[in-house]
Amino acid sequence: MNPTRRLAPLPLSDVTVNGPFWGPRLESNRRHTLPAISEEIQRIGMYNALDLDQPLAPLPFPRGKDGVTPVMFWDSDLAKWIEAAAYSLHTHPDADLEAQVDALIVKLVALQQPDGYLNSFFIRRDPQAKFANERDWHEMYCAGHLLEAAVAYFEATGKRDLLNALIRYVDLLASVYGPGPSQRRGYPGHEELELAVVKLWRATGEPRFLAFARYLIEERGRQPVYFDAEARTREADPGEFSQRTYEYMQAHKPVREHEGVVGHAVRAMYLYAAVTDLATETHDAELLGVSERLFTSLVDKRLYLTGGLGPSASNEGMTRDFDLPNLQAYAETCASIGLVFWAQRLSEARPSRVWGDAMERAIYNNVLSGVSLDGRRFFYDNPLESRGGHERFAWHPCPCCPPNLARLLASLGRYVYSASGDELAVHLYAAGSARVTLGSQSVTLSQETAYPWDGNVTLSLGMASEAQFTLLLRLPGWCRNPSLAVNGEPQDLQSIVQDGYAAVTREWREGDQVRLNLPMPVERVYASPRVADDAGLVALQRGPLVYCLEGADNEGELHSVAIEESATFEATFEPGTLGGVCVLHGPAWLDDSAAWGEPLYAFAPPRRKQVLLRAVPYSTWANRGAGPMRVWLRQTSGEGR
Ligand code: FUB
Ligand code: ZN
Repeated sequence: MNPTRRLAPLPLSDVTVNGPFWGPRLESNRRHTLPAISEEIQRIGMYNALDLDQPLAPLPFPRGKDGVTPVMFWDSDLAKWIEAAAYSLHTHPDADLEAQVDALIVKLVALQQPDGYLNSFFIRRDPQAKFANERDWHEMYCAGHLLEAAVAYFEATGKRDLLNALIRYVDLLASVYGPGPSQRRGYPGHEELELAVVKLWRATGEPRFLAFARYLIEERGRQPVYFDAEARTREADPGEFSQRTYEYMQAHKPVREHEGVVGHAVRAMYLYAAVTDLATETHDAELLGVSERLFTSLVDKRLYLTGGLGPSASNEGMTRDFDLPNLQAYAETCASIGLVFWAQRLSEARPSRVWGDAMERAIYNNVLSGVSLDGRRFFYDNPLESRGGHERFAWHPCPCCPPNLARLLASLGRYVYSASGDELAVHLYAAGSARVTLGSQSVTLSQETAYPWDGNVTLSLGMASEAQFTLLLRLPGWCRNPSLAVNGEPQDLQSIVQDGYAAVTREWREGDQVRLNLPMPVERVYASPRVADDAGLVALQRGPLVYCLEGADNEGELHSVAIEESATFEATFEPGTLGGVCVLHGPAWLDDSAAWGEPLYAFAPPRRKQVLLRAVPYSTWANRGAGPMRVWLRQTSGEGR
């Protein structure tokens, strides 16, 4: 059967997400992260850079490898902030915030060239270099982010100025780049425009935008690779590309021939999110199969336990299967956010636990690690081990992650639910509610839960009269014994679960209740023996949360700790710790360095002493200052090893 987009997210104004876990985090995103980013982007000069009334300041970051400076993608960071603001306006109308966005839009629109071109760097700093280097200079990447912002702002406010400007810009890009005899066969070096153009197609229904998305995706990686010709046109040697391989931007082969996720991690995630969109919009089963296969191979061989990906700093991306170093893990926040985008699209095409579990893993661990609990400081890379030198920054010369986090969190409701004519899917469990039309009936679903601190979820339905529809409920893969009851009647999961989702179809009535019980004992997790960096080690997980040890809570050096194979770990909710988290406690053995004395080497192993461990959710690490941290721990069969 040809794929369609089976489910679609609900309008943000119809979803609330709150409760003890998400309430404070989403409020912090709105009240602290959004203003903090706004201050920083003004301080660094992003506003001035696009304001024709302001003199242009000298380049604050010089051009480096391949002539790139982060200033080239300032438009994208600004755009992600606008997009985050737009999502926030759906749920929390705010006249000041809206006025701030409107003022920015006036400047952006004033900057636009008569032919539709819109990029502050090339208009103001380097007009001769327009369309000269799509491989490195992020022109279409910036266009994509501006476009996502324009669609989001239009959907939030009905205001079309930015959308109209971006439509003109996309039309210009689609006239320059395309399959026609007088066109250049180019596409973005950093993917992003593809998924944005699909959003434009969905917002406008204009087939030319879908055709452009299809062109951008299908052209990528065709021989001869466009970037070679493009380099020669600017009289450069294509062989001098600093990354050396077009795997870096997934342009080594046409997308349909990709065998695994390679190269720069964020680029790959944005590409495959768009590929999934294209597959569903064009009912292309082969292309959807490519996306599913690539996702599965990523999850099976290249994904950190925390939902991070891309271990290497040198290409900000992928290396080899099972190469998952902990201390050096790059695991960029944006890459996990991109994984969430991809997983969401697959979940809409064909709900399956494979995508839903990865989405949840990424959100609750690597993504949330990217922002401090107060919403004001950020991680770019998210290692699974630190010797104490890792602290969140207030700002970064390459500030891609903070506004990416802000837009994901401001639109979290889109990832929790999605629906079609007679199906409502719950992909993530989070207190709050959703309003949706199923059949012709307006239905309210409210979720009561303390998830992820506890696995009891009560879903209550409200509607004026009876209606038949299906509730699709994801049963997380981390849960060994889920159970489900409808109005107190236990359901036989075997008969209703498909691909990890329980499908409950019935004639629903006002007041009907579904109780989902997802027991979440503390689990020990082991990595495949193929992962050299985790050999002999164990990690602790409870529900979707991966745990870590921090120096702040534990005696001795963390590499000297070994947990007992048979020990039981208790989970206790501590309202005063890290804003209120479940802390894990359990016995362990610590190599006693005091008893060892001075020698560097000896003929007997160190003595051990018993200690009590405290582990906290990985996402909350480094909120008490810099200090050592470890996710993967040694394990012992007892004092005698
Ligand atoms: O190049 C633009 C963004 O900055 C990328 O997505 C990130 O990896 C960072 O390099
Ligand atoms: Zn980033």
